[in-house]
Parts: sequence; structure tokens; C-alpha cells
Amino acid sequence: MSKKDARKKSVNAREAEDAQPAQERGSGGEVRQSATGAQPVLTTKDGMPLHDNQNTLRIAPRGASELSDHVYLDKITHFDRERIPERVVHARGSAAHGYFELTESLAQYTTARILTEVGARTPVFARLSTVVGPAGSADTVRDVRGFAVKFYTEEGNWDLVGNNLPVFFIQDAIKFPDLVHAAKREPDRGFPSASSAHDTFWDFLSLTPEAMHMVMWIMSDRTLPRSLAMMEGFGVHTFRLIDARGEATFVKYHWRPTLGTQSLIFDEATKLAGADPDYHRRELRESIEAGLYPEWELGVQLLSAAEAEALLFDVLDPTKLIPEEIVPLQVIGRMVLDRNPDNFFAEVEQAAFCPSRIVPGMDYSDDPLLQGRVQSYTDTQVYRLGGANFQQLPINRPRGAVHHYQRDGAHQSAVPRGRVAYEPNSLAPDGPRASSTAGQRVAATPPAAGQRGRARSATFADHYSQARLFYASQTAVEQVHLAGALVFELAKVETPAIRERMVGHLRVIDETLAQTVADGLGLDPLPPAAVPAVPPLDLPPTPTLSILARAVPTLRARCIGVLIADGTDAKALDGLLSAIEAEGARAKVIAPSIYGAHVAGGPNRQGELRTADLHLAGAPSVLFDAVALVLAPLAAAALARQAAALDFVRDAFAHLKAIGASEGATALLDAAGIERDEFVVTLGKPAAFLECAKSRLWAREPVLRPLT
Ligand code: HDE
Repeated sequence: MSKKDARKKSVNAREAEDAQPAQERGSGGEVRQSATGAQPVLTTKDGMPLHDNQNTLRIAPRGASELSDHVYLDKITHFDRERIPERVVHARGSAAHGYFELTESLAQYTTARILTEVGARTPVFARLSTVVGPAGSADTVRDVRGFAVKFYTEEGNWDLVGNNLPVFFIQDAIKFPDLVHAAKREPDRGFPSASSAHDTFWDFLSLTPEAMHMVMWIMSDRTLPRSLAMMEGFGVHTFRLIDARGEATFVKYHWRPTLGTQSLIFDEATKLAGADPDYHRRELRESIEAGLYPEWELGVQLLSAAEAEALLFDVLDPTKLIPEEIVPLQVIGRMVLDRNPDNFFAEVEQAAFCPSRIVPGMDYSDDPLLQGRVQSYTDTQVYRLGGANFQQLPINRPRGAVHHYQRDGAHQSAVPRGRVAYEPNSLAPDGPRASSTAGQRVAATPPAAGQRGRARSATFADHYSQARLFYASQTAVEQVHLAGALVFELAKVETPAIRERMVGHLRVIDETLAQTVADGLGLDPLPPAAVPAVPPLDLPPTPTLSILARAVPTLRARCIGVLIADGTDAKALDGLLSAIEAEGARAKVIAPSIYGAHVAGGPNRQGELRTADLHLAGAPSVLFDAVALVLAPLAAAALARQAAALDFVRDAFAHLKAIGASEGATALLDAAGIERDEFVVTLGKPAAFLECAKSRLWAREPVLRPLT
């Protein structure tokens, strides 16, 4: 089929689709559709069937509109109220339904059925978000990611509302509004929209030593996840599990992706934000549609109060983690996301996560940040979702029974029966009552000792030891990235004193890091080191904090961009596509035309048209984990003059990706100035290319992106 025929065919198909409902023309020539009988009749919100959805009621065809047009009013007054306030933080998120399956029982520690019934599957809804940017901002900006999971258990909903980093910026909830105001758009100018690289953020951090551990995490590659399905999740705080005797065990939660943790390179992430601002959201949706279900293991760290007491750090301090070498991680279950939302607003926007939501057998700890969160989330939902009945929305509704005496309020959609709306009562002997056996009980812990007051525990005072631990646990490549991120961010800060205060903190964390950042900024001499409240410790590094130390090369759920053009060898193309599929990866075929390219030597006939998934101009190589150029010499020579093709190859090289090239592609590689290294592989044997495509060639980086 020629390109012209293909185009004609698809236009005809579109017309056929359009023609589904019966069509007629209105007096202005506009298309009016009416139900054929097979379709439901369009109605107002009150259910009144409509005969015209295109024209307002007018006193004459050219006269004024009538205010009594209730059909118009029904439509427009609803439209005027379509938006609700976006979340004050974590405004941009993507979500999916799925299930949690318990594989190991924690019956020794808790009565919670979700953590004791091995094999039981509990429905979940998980929302993964950025923190700082507004709802319409790009997915791949440098930011912490929210990791919120709602478990619809039989004993009520349990919300585990975590992040993709195990620690937080601050130790006390009262500082949260300041942190967020500092990170968000500056109030006088309304920018930057989704970026931490500005004065107010670093001003606040530079005056907040407790944030230094988190600063190391946010400047690491963790804040540039390659995919939502390739990031870890953490409950951050220490929670409690409660056993049948009411005794408590401390617990920390940790999600580990089965696809491995992988990050983008900063330049790649920045270009992706323009190439596809919905990169993560689109991939989540498409992978679930394709049956590649994102999956995580749930691990727990368990410790008694006595074990917690013996640790070097306070378990109530959310700026600290417990290394897995000290308290091992036990895997107890898995979460699989296997269903996309049907409606983004009704489900993703209206989902209300609240850390206050726990089930019997669980309790909070006295972590002062967690205590503040328990209040804040319910409060924000009442405001954001317009009233006290937000738990009745389908996405928030518990799956088990709900019986209480709370009544009325905006958007009440239940119809409670009877005259009794109070307790105790004698008029409703069958009414709900609290249960000493089934009900949630708090941990029987001794009261905390000390004087009442606005105070911070002395056990929270060490702000640098774990920052040092994190930095020391990174591979050399990751340390360079971290220093580069600090240089980038601090170079965007306009106030020299802020930069200098930050470098002063870095000096306490690692002198070499501080010097590298100072060199990168051109800051000489080094500013004085910050003065820590307590002397920092040198803790043994742990590979569990590094991404690259534990990276397992894989192609699972990765995506390879395959560039073809007229004359591409069909056999080579087919061989490559099946090899990619066999590795569990996805391939996207890119061509200079969206209708595809005429390949050579195809099984059917010469010149067969192979369709493309993407147009070259709209498919920069940042969208892919590796690229293949399956090109004939003539096509390669033509592409060698086109910016989109040159950028495609140059960016793939600069982002340390494997480039598979057919012999015919030489002209394009040469024009792009590609040095032939071990990750520029001939496509004669796709296996060799695919082996490289499982990771990045870090050795390329020092020359391409020197830090100073
Ligand atoms: Fe949140 N946070 N937060 N937060 N947070 C919100 O709740 C808040 C904190 C987290 O996908 C808000 O519904 C306070 C830590 C996630 O809908 C708000 C404090 C962690 C989400 C709120 C914190 C988180 C939120 C905004 C300090 C990781 C998105 C809208 C005491 C453990 C949930 C909303 C979703 C959202 C308050 C700190 C994670 C305002 C007061 C620490 C994943 O209630």
C-alpha cells in the first residue's frame, strides 16, 4: 500500500467512526447528533432528555439568549465549578489500582488481618506523585516522589502515605508550611514552578541543619526516577504494630520494585520534561494496558522498644534511617498494580490519603512529624473535597462495613435510618457499639518522661552523621552526580551568602564534596564549616543506600527506539524486534514519516510499508533506554543532514545509552560525531547490542560532562 493509500484508508476509517450516531445539520450548518436507539439519550443532570445540545435558547435566531435556558445553565454552572483546589503539595500524581498479597505472616507482632492472613489479596489504590510542582507540571523534574498506598482491608482502610526517600527534611510538623513555602513558587514572582533550584528553598535549607541528610538524598539520582515502577517507597516514620496482648513493636515499611531501582540522567530528565511532560504517567498507563504490571515487594524492619533504645539514633526522628545491616529488612508481601483508573478526576484527584487511617493491630509512634501529619491530612481533605463526607466518594469508600452515628454535612450520599444518631442509646438496641475485641486499641506504652514545653529531644541533635553515611555509601559515579546537582542548584541561587552557608554544611559532611562543589561554583576560598550541635560520627558505608551498587542489568519493561527509513532491511528489522520482545522489553519503531517506511527484502514483497509508532520529529531518544538505527546507506545519508536525526543519535550517546547501528547507518553516526566505543554496537548480532542496552556506559561520562 502506498503512503497516500494508507493515509486515505485511515481518513475513511475515521469518517466511518464519526458517522456512528445519526447526524443532521442544524440551521447554522453545524453537525447535530441524535441517538439511534442503541445509544442512551443525552440528558440534563436531573435526567431530562435533550433534543439539542448545540444551541442555546434564543428569543430569535439572531436575538439575545434567554436566561431561562435551564439546559444551558445546567451545563455551564457545572462547568464553572469543575475544578477543586489542587493538593497543596503532591499536586501532580498518577495512580493505579491493584492488590497486595501477604507472603509472610506478622501474627507474632500484630492482630491486623492484612498482615497475618498469608495469601489473602487486599485491593489497593496507589498514587505516585511529585511534591513541588502544580498539577500540570512535568513528570521528570528533580523532586521527591510521593508513594501513597490505600489498602482497602476488611477492617477498614489503611493508608501508607510515604515517599520514595526514607527520610524527611524536618523533625517537627510545625515547620512544614515554612518548608513548603520555601520550596514552591516564590510568592512575589510566581516562579519557578516545579524546581528546587532557587533562593528561597536553599535559604531555608541552609538555615535548617536537620535537613542535611535529606539534602544528600534529594541531590542524588533518587529524585530523577526512570519510571514510577522503578523507584522504591518508604513509610519514612517509625510506626507500631500491636499484638493480641496490646504489646507494641516498632516497624518501618519499605517498598522495593521488582524491576530494580533506576534513575534518569539530569540532562535527560530535563529534556524529557519538554519532549513528554507526561512521561511517567503515560508509561504507567501503557505498561498496565500492555500487561506489564508494576510490582513491589513490601519489606519491614521490626524492632522492640529495647532494641530501639540501643540504636545510635532515635527511631522517632524522621531525618534518620535504620541501616539494613543493623535491622534487616524482611519481605512480607507484594503489591501489583494491574488496573488503570477509569476516570482521572473521580479516582486520582479525589483520592484522599490520610496517615491517620490505620487498622486494628496498628498504631502510630510519637514521631513529632507523624503526629502532625495525622491531623493535617484529614483537615486538608475536608477543605479540598468540600466537606466532611469525603470518605463516601467511591475511591475513598472502605470496602468493609461502616457503622457510625455521624450525620449530615455537605454531600451526604448515604441515607442513615432511624431516630438514633447518638451513643450510648437504648432506643437502638441493635445499633453499632464499640468492641473490646475487634476494635482498634492503642499501644500499651509507658508515658514519655520529661517536662511539658515546646522542645526538641536531645536525641534528635545529630544532623550530619547520616548525611555522611549516605554520601560515603554512593558509588564514585553517584558521588559525581550528587556534586553536579549541588552545583546546578546553587548556581541558580542568586544570593552568595546562601551558597556559602550551604558549602559550609557540606564541609561537615565531606570536605572533598564541599571542595568539588565550591570549585564547580568558582567559590574561593572555602567558606567556614558549619558548627554541628554534636560531633558527627563516621558510620560504616552500606551499599543498600546506593542505586548503582545494587543495579542488576535488565531489559525488563525498558523501551528501545528503533529508527527505520525507506530501504531498511526488513529481515534485520524483524530479527531485532523479536530479540527485543524476547527480553521482555518494548520496541517503538520511529520513522521520518508517521505512516512508516518502505522496507527492503520483506517476506511479502519488495517495498512493503512498515508502519511507525512515532514520528522522528516527535520521538527524541530521551524517550528510550537504548536506540537502534536500522538504516540503508541512502536513508542514513539523507538523515545525516536533519537536526532531529542528529540529535537523536547525539543525545543517546550523551546519555550513555547503547546505540545499535546497521552497517548502512555509518553516515548518520559520522555526521553526529559519534565516537565508536563498546556501547556503539553493530546490529549484525542483536544479542550483543541488547546486552549493552541493559545498562549505561558510565565510562563515557567524565569526558562528556566534566564537573568543573
Ligand atoms: Fe505530606 N501532605 N505532609 N508528607 N504527603 C500531603 O495531603 C503534610 C510528609 C505525602 O497522593 C497533603 O492530601 C504535613 C512526609 C504524600 O494524595 C497535606 C507534613 C511524607 C502526599 C500534607 C507532611 C509525606 C502528601 C497535601 C509534615 C512522607 C500525597 C494534600 C508534618 C512520609 C498523597 C493532601 C496523595 C500530601 C501534609 C510531610 C508524604 C497538606 C503537615 C514526611 C505521598 O495534608
